[in-house]
Amino acid sequence: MPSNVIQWFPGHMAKARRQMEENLKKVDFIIEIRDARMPQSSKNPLIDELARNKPRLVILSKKDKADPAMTEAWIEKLSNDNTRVIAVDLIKENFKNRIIQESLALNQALIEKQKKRGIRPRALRAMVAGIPNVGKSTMINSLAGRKAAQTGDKPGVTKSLQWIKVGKDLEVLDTPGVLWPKFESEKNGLILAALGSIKDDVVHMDDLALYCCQYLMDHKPQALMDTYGLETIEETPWPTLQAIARKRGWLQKGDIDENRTMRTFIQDIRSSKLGRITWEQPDEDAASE
Ligand SMILES: Nc1nc2c(ncn2[C@@H]2O[C@H](COP(=O)(O)OP(=O)(O)OP(=O)(O)O)[C@@H](O)[C@H]2O)c(=O)[nH]1
Ligand SMILES: [Mg+2]
Repeated sequence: MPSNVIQWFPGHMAKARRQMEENLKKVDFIIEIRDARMPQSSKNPLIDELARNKPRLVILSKKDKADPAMTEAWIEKLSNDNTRVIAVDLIKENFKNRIIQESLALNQALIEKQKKRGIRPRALRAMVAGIPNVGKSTMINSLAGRKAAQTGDKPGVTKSLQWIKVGKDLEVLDTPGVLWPKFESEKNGLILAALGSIKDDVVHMDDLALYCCQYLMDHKPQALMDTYGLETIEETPWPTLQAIARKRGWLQKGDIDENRTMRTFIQDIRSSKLGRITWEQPDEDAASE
């Protein structure tokens, strides 16, 4: 969707917040989806604020597009006593049982408490939350085994709560909490836009292309060289992009076509033409947590 994401903010934020607060009262824990390519930028600040004491299962979605070693490092970094983290390809993987197992492990204390009181543990209840386009509906539909979650959420349409049974041990709220990403630094905004999570016209293609090119020069120079047949990497991003444009023939009357170069480079990034890349390093982001 991201086309109507911008209009959402901040008008519908208060509503989304109230709705989330209401839903949180009804669940034991929260399933927070983040994009494995940008686990920091795709996090949602409201979840931290509102769900402080709830156990959390973090799903790093689109694992098929992220760097596997980096995904491992992110899992390590984000996991703690109250938070379990798994990475999933929501489209190709059969993840239902993994989610059930993780949910049981995460809520062990609650289950034990019920047992001690002589209550037969009831199904655990969770809500799914995350920023737009991260894979919430894909996950809910797959857990439900049918089209349960609506695609193209319409904020403001209040419906009665529906629970989706996921085996005998888990129930998931059928409407996901769609919330705005953390947007506090320029870098976060650039990464979200480069990966298509916020509308293109709030940022300049040039900024996106230059930022991404610099990141690749720093962290994945070989991917740049292999993808575009470069023999060397230049000192700064613009000459590197110019070299790519010459190799690819992104030219106009013999000169480099700047617009086309920026646009096509970003398209290549979105379509994972440069391979599996994670755009944030867990260690470098430690300070901004
Ligand atoms: N490659 C890949 N694509 C995925 C994965 N999960 C979701 N997608 C794709 O990402 C896009 C967004 O997925 P949705 O499930 O609609 O995301 P959402 O969070 O419900 O989005 P909103 O309803 O806009 O908030 C779709 O094109 C999905 O096919 C994944 O694990 N891997
Ligand atoms: Mg959706």
